[in-house]
Amino acid sequence: MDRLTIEEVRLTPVLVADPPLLNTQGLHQPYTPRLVVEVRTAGGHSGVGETYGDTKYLAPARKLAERLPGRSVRDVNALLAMAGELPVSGTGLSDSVDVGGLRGVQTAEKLRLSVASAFEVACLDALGHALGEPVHALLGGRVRDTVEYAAYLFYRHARHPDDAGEPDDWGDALDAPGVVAQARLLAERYGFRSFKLKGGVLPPDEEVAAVRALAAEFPGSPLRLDPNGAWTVATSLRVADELRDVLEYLEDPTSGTEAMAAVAAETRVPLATNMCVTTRGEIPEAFTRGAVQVVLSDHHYWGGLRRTLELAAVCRTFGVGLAMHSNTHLGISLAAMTQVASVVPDLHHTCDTHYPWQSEDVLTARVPLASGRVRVSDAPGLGVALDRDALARLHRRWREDDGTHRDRDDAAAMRRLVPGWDAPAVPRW
Ligand code: GKR
Ligand code: MG
Repeated sequence: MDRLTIEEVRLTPVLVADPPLLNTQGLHQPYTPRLVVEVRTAGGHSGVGETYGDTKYLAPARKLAERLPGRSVRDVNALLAMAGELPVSGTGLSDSVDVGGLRGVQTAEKLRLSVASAFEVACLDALGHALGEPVHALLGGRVRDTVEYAAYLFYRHARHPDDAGEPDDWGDALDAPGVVAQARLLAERYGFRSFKLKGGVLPPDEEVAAVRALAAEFPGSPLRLDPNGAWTVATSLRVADELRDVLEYLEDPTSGTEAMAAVAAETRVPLATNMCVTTRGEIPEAFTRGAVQVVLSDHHYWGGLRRTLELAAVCRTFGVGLAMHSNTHLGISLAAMTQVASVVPDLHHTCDTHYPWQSEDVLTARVPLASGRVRVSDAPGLGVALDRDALARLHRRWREDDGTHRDRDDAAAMRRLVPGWDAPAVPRW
């Protein structure tokens, strides 16, 4: 048996502490699900990957895990082909398109790709360990030695309702001064130099005031506002006009390619998206109509690191910019994001990351973020090591959970604050 042959695949669903961050749908729950994937080869080389951990990802992940032993970690093309056949019955998804959420369409294909991405990253990590090469070398070699990230600002409460979850020391941020204080703290602790505010929470004028306050506090810093599609075309245009001198881009101001195209036609502020272009099928219409100027890629739902490079090539062809979307994630994904970002020649903007909001990790050392940057590791694989005790602890939390946190549900968390809350229909304003 070849030393690169996969002998064992381990799946560990975990629940990770998450602060009470607000978005247009509601509030983050005290814990969020992630799935950690490990592969081990006959030669004793291990690799790790991470993806969404909600229930619907687990059954297809188990199926894929069953099929991998006996195959080589170098066979990532075959892995993606296998993933394409994964059954997703019981997930409520068919092969048709269902719109909604904070991350665009939910399709069976996107779910399969999100599952496959963690296995792809784990295989590349293991291959890197076997060859003594960093993942970026397997992707063609890095073109930068650090990757810059943006501070991800959220309106938030100081504590979860009923003091649930793990406390932190960030305090609340429920108005413009609160947002500025949070930005100062993030800049102090991590050295961020660009800022993204998660919007769609307060009426647009209040969010405009918060961005203005950020511009006054950090003159010349790149600023972004992302209401996750909560606004009408008219509101999007008004906000774009009011903030045109300070915005680097406006992210998903409105929902759907049609509405984004209508906004893009009337403003010079670039529009970015992680909602209307999240699958290949959405690219032709969005690009040819000029609906988006920046795609925020996400290696999880685009199907891994190599598929992210394919996306980068398509964006380059159409003159569309590329940066990176984030969702609550651990250090494994931050390391993977950094490796892939390091090889994209034309990465146009700083990348998003939720990492500062995660006080817990499953690594022996947190991925260092300083001067707003993560140094690209040249160590074999992703350059990270699992802390087995931490992984076991977060898995135990998942096992002992009564089901409340196994599926992310921001509206359910919000109902604890606002009885009867339902994720508002878009456009909301
Ligand atoms: O963490 O609340 C959140 C974000 O709203 C996240 O779910 C989005 O997917 O960060 C994302 C975005 O840029 O839209
Ligand atoms: Mg977004």
